[in-house]
Amino acid sequence: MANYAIGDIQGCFDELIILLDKIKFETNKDQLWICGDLINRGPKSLESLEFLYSIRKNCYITLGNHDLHFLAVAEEVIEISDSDTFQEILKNKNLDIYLNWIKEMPFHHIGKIKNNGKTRSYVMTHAGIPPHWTKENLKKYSLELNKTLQGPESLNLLKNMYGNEPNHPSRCVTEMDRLRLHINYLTRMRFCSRDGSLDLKNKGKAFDAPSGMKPWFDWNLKILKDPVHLLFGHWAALEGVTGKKNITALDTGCVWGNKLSALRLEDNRIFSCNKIN
Ligand SMILES: [Mn+2]
Repeated sequence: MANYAIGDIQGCFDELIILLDKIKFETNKDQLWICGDLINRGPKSLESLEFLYSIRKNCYITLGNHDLHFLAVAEEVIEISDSDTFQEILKNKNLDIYLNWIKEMPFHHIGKIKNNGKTRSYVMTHAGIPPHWTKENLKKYSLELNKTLQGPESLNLLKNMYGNEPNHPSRCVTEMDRLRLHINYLTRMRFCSRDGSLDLKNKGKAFDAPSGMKPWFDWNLKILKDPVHLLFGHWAALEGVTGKKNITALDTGCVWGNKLSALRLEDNRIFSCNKIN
């Protein structure tokens, strides 16, 4: 039995299958931790989603910004854009099944793994965890987003989640402002300031931080008060490098021509498959 953490798949179905073949993935013993952005931008979004649904019992999946955007388009609260590549899912007979499945996905996953003989706690989100959030904050806010996504305010949330402002809790006026900021923290964050103010425009490399900003994982994170290992994706420009032993960037940019990677949590071994189409 092994646990593998996998970064942004984004419709790179062929590479996913090759990667699972490389790790000799078996549904009767292995578990995948997938950090979100299952679909979009890549060539085979429908195949990726169909396959992941078929092995859903073997997957912990956290929601990514592309998965949320897909929900918004499918629920017709926003127009599809030219760069979106999930048209086939929208026409699929199982669309409702997939929509309900995606809406049930959490914004974070926490689990314990025996790594090199020691039991360690792992926390996975799509983009990261802001410096000022404790583990309790994460659990509370993540659950609140899920409940909203599954409740009567679902369409309202999907419609109002777009936008870079407000970028800090002190600038939130409405309830929806706060929920948008939390979605931005968990699914879009890269650079932020010490107090958790977001800069969502900059998508560059970690050393290209705007003034007063750092990659979120370079701050003194409250969630690291207790020993945990953080897993996240979303930031392909990092090329898997954070410079921290206990924080792993899983997105190695397959959809951008690089590779899809899996980290075996039991022994930190990395498996990869280069982009093929
Ligand atoms: Mn993303």
